[in-house]
Amino acid sequence: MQQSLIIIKPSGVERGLIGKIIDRFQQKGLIIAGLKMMRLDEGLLREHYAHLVDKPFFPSLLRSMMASPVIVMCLKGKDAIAVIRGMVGATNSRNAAPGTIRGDYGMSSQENIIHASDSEENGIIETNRFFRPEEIFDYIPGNIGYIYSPDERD
Ligand code: IDP
Ligand code: MG
Repeated sequence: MQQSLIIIKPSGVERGLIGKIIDRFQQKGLIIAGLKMMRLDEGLLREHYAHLVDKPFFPSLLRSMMASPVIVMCLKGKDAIAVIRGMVGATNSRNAAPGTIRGDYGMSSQENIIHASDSEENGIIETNRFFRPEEIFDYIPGNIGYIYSPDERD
């Protein structure tokens, strides 16, 4: 199974969407392996958004991500990276398809509700960046046999 690091950003927290977003992932059949609230600081964000530090919007993005506490989650599932990116939608919420989280809840590129890892490798790197090892739980939910066939559970 793959793992993905999710952040419900201040735009999602402040707009009261925490429960709705978690519910979508649970209903889909993704396994919640870690979940907590935290405040992000500049050092962590400079690592997390290293690919964007030279962009003109980076100072604004930093302020936006530190505006309130966030929810971070580690979700696990087969092909979880692609499945979750599909559920999240395009970066600019105005271009995100209806039915996606950004498409249903957002109107902005910066204030786009949620982050999700974009590759299998980043799913691992980002989970380790935001969680201590003892905060990630390796368990098999009782309903696993109704989410996957036996040959899909790798
Ligand atoms: P992603 O979140 O869809 O993976 P990235 O390109 O990795 O998109 O950008 C990270 C975050 O930076 C976005 O989710 C968004 O909050 C912000 N961002 C990206 N492009 C822009 C922009 O053009 N203007 C303002 N904010 C942006
Ligand atoms: Mg990204």
